[in-house]
Amino acid sequence: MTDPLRERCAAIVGAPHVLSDPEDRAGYETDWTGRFHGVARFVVRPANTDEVAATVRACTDARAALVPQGGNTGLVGGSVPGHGDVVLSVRRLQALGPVDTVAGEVTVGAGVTLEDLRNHALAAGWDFGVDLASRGSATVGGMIATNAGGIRVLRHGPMRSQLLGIEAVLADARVIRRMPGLKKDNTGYDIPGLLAGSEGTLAVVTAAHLRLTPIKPSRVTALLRLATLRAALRAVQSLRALSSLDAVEVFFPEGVALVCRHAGLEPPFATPDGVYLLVECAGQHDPTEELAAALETISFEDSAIATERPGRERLWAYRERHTEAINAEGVPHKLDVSLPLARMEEFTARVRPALEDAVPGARPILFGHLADGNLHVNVLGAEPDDERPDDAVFRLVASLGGSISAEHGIGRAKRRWLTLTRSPEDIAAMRAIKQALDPHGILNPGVLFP
Ligand code: 2HG
Ligand code: ZN
Repeated sequence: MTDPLRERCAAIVGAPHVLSDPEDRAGYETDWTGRFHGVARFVVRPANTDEVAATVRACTDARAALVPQGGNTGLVGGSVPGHGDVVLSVRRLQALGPVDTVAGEVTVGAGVTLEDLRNHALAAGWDFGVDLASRGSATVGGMIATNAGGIRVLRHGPMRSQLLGIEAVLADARVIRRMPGLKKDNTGYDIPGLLAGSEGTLAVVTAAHLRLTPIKPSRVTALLRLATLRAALRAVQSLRALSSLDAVEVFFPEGVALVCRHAGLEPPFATPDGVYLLVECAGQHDPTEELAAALETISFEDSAIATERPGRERLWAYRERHTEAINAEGVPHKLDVSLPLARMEEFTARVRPALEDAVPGARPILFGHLADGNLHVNVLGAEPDDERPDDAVFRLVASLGGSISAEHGIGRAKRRWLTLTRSPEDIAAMRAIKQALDPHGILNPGVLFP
């Protein structure tokens, strides 16, 4: 059967870039966790901003729901279609502008992957402040839409902090271009900041003007095993004084066991007990001595230190391979939460019994970005559509003054619980913005709002 909207989109982007066959669509219809699926009406892959705008215009005219998608590495079902939504993939928006080496800035297309952005910056003597494990697939557009965080937030902030300008297509197909390339620009509402974290509900991000950071050529990585989370939190307090501190990640023995089994790695230490902290310092000059001095003030059970890349990568693997090791065991519930550091110990003590009460036999695996108060509570052993583990964890988080999403967004996964940590006034203000910018509710209608 012909679909007039599909025909119109094919006229805009060229027929080969409209995917209708189930096998061509499949990679766009399921999120990385495997927990969220949809069925797209079709997938459209525009090559430039004009084609994005014309595609958005076509969907708005047809009142067809449109789901913007980048690398589809999200973990909350925010980039998969509902039944019959059009998926607009930005992956062909691959432009890499010249690096402004004096200012440390660059403009890139929304479909550029984090890895390609970093390589582009490094080749010009600069680096990018956000880094995360899915760097090979995650795109700039998706990272902006989710305000992605990752492993260097404590030093550089999340994606929103890197944004100096944005280009985006609104629901009525008008193009916003706020690309002033100015570090100081107080002229009203901060549109790039608003679109960061808007999860594709307000506009389709097509390009961004990004702040770069100086390359830090010297790095040292330490993996510590500490007796308790309290000891780990005390360590964070001491480490924060280091000007070269770049990352402080946390994980636990059950995660290490899983990673070792899945990736065929030797355990890092003979005793698999307590809490693991992965600490990285980086700077223009070798930060090893600075880190070593700080470690003398910290009480830990075991340690391993590496300064060369292979050794550092070996230590990082215990942390970064958690996600894939967990997925290899089954479809997890991914509960990315943040807590005041003062409540972190109480949370980790209470979350396991709370989950056991909710779903007997559920297997929690915790890891995350300790200095940011951000834990990834992954739960195995519950059916994908069983919401009891999510409910138990989010209620506990809310009761401790935390947030039900630290860095992954709300997506489809967490809509139901948004009211736990955002007030009715907050949600009404967000709805008013949505209504003003997307009055027909075309853009990613299935996500964010309860
Ligand atoms: C990470 O920190 C990502 O590695 C993914 O945010 C977390 O898999 C997860 O739950
Ligand atoms: Zn994370």
